[in-house]
Amino acid sequence: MKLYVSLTSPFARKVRIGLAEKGLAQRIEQIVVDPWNDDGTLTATNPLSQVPALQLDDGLALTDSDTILGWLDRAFPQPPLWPHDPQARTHAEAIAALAQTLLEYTVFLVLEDRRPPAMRSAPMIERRTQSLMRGIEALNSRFHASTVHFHLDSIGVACALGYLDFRQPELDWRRHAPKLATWMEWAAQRPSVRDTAPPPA
Ligand SMILES: N[C@@H](CCC(=O)N[C@@H](CS)C(=O)NCC(=O)O)C(=O)O
Repeated sequence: MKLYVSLTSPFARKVRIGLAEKGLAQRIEQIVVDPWNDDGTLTATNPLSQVPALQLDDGLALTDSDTILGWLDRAFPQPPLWPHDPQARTHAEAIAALAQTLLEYTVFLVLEDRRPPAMRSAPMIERRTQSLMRGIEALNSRFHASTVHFHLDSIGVACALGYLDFRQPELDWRRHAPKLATWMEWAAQRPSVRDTAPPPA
């Protein structure tokens, strides 16, 4: 089994945190690749050239963080990545989905930044930035973090906020989300989160 990751990808980080929470970080080989400059290593598993990608021992390739995490939770059920109670699970899924879209919007802003200024779409940058800020405020009020479990809602939120710190610090999300800021101070100390933090630029 081989997991293709990049050390700066927040989507790969979700999977790396999931592995660490299950005590599997050393059991699954992690191969660091650059999806933007691949020599064919990554595309042999993920034709879409995105990380994370998981090559299973039976030859099946899994792409997309949520698909990989779903497989991981079925293959290694303990400790679970979702709450058992259906209502709590629905709530956790709602938070995880919000966090995933925040990640996608932050990546959009990062990619726009890398385009020549004349090719950037100011209206889309504005729209995504406004949505991001509303999303962060929504997480601030809707996310009721467990201090016992670190399920996929917590994993997603930690990755989304960590990626904002890493790539868009000027958005200053803490100003809009004091409750999340306090939670993130706590979450950042957790070994699975601390050990997967993006390397300094
Ligand atoms: N929906 C995917 C998104 C994966 C993704 O966008 N990964 C980025 C790294 S942050 C990537 O590999 N980008 C290269 C590309 O899109 O060509 C997931 O959740 O895993």
